[in-house]
Amino acid sequence: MMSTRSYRLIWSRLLCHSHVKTKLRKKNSVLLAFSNVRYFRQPAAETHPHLISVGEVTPGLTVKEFYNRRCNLVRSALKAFQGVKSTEHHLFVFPSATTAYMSTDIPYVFRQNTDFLYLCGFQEPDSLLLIKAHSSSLQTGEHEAILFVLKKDPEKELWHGPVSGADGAAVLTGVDAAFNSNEVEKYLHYYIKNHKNYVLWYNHTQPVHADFNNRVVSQLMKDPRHKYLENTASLLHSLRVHKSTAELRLMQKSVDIAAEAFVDVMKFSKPMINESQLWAKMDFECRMRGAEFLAYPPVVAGGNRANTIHYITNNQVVLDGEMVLMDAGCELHGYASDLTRTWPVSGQFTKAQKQLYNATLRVQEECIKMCTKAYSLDEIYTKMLHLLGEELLLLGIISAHTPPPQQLNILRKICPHHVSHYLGMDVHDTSTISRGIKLQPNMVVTIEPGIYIPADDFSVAPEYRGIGIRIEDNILVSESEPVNLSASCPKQAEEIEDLLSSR
Ligand SMILES: [Mn+2]
Repeated sequence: MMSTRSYRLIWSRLLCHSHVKTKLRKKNSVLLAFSNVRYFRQPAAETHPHLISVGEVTPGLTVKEFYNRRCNLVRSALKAFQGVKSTEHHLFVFPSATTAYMSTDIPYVFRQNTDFLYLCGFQEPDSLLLIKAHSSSLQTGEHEAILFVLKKDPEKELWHGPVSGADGAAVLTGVDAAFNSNEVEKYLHYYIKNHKNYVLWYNHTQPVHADFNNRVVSQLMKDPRHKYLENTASLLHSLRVHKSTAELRLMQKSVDIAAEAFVDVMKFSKPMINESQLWAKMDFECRMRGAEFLAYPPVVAGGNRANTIHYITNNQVVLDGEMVLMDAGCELHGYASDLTRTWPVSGQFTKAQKQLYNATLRVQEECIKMCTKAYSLDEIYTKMLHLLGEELLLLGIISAHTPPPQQLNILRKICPHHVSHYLGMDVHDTSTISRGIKLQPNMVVTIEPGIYIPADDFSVAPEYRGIGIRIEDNILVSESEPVNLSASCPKQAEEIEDLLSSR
C-alpha cells in the first residue's frame, strides 16, 4: 500500500513535470489535454501512479529495458548475417494485434501481440513497429525504432476513449519516432527507394495483422531489393525465453497472485458447488489482487471430467466425495502464471484418491529437482514416464507381467501430455524453442505430471476409476538449484486437508 504522503509526493513531482510539458505544449503543441494530465490508452505514470512509476513504459518495465530488448534483437540478427555480402541494412517489421469482434460493435478483450509488446510496450491495436539497423551495429545493437499508431480522432475517442496518437506514443514508449499509421506505406516506399539491398525480418508464416500484411508488408515482400526474407518468430523466442530480472519480478508476482487465489478457491469449494462458481471465484480473486485477467480459460473439472485434459466447459456440479482439478493462472502486466491443483471438495481424500495423489506428487517433486542446466524438458518428460511407471506398478494399475513396450503405451494413455512447457508472456511461451535443448538459467518452465484414469477403464481396479489428477508448479531455472515460484501454493495432501478443514 502507498501512504497518502507518497501519493502527494508523486503528484507534486508530476505537477512540476506537467508544468514543463505545458510550456512545451504551447511551444511545439507536443502534448494536449483538457486538463493538466494527458490520458493515453494504457496506464502511464501521469495517469496511473498507483500502477506505474516515472520512467516505466509498462508496470515494472522501464524505457531502458525495452531499448535493451531491441538492441539484443539487432545483435542476434546481425550475428546471423555476419560475413554475408551486401546485407548491410536490416529492416524489422512487427505489427501489433488488431481488435477482434464477437459480434457487431462488441469487441473481445484486447490482447496485444506478444512480440510487439515485448519490443515496445505499446498497448494499442493496429500499430506497427519498424526497427532499422545497419551491420555496423553488431556490437552495440544500435538501431532506430519507429512506431506507426492510430491517428487521434475526437469522434472515435468520444466512444472508445483516448488513443495516444503519434506524439503520445513516442512519449510513452521512448521510441525514436512515431507517426500516424496511414503514413506507413509512404515511409516504406521511401525506405526501399533508398536501400539497394536489405534484409527484411518479418513473421510472414503467421501474420498477426491481416490488413498490414496484405496492404503493406506483402508489397515489401515482392520488392526485389530485399535480399533475404527472414522469419522473426524463432529469433524473438530465443530472446524471450531468457527472462530479465525485471521480468522475473513480474513473473513471481503473477505466480503469487494465482497461488493466493488458489487458496481462496480451495477454501470456497464444497460438495455440490458448481464448477462455474469456482471459475468465477478464481477470476475474482486474481483481479482483486491486480491481475488484468485470467491467462487462459481455466480447467475446472470435478470427478471424471478431470480426465478430459482441456475440459473448459466448467458447468457441472462437483459431488461430495469427488475431487476437483483446477488448472488456472493469471496475466499480470503481460506475464502469465499457470498452476494446477487437485483437491477433494469434501475436505478429505479417500484412500484411493490419496494413493494416486501422492504418487503424482512424488513424481512431480522428482521432476522439479531436474529443472537444472543438466537436463532438457524432453529428458524430464522421459524421467516422468519412468517414475510414473514405478508408482503405477506398485499400485497394481500396471501389471509387472506387461512387457515394457506395452507398459509405455499404457503410461502414455495415463498421462497423455508432456510434463512441461516454457512459461512467460505467453502461457505456452516461446513455442518454437525445442524442448530438446538443455535448460538454461533464467528460463521459467512448468512441471505438471498427471494421472488420468477414466471411469470406463475396466483394466483398472474400480476404486481408481474416474480419478484425474494433475499438480503443476512454475519453476525458475537458476545457476544452481531450481526455484519453485509457486511453492507458497499448498500441495502436500495433509496441507490441503488442513486448509480445507479450516473452512
Ligand atoms: Mn501448463
